[in-house]
Amino acid sequence: MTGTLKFIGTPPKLEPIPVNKNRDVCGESKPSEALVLGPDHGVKGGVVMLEGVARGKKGSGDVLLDNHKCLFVAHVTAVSLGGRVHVKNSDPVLHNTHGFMGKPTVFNVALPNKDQLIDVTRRLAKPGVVHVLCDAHTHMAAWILVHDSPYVAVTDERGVFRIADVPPGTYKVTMWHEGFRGRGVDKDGRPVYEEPQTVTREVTIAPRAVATVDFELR
Ligand SMILES: [Cu+2]
Repeated sequence: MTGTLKFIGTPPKLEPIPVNKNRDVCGESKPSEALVLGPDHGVKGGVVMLEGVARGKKGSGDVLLDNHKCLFVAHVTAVSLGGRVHVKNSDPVLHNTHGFMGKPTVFNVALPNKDQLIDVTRRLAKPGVVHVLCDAHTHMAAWILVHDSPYVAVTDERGVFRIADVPPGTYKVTMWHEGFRGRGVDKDGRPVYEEPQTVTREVTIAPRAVATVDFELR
């Protein structure tokens, strides 16, 4: 299954986010990554998930969430249950990587040293959306989507996704995007955006065929 996520309409201009500490290393501000568009308004960082696929291929690969130049790389990742997730610090400053599923904390790891690597796989034992913040830097945010099957993909810089080896059948397919309309800042000065957006469609995949599903974000 393949397809695209396109932005429709006039995209908002997102303000850069001020850096609150370690400006000598991190710089004065960082661009917002809440909405990242390619040349044809393809949207990077949307997550496409096939619902209710109980069997089929094995894991979707592992995730390395890197604290790199004071940004989370990648800003949006997806993993299937049981896939390994590591958090890394590539910077010479302390980052504290803190994952939330709704309000509850699912992991909280201090990374004072450059090239530190911590395995958080066992903290991600149920599917859901993990919002990742850095307790040290209010400009840093990322998302990890933990899906209940390997049939999940993140759109690339052109807004394209591909989910390989889907067994024939009719499925619900959901596109998730973090949400991009600014809602001010919280008490710590972190930018707040609207709630994530989701769109669910139905797709039928015939034997030996590739289905195309296109999504729009507006
Ligand atoms: Cu940080």
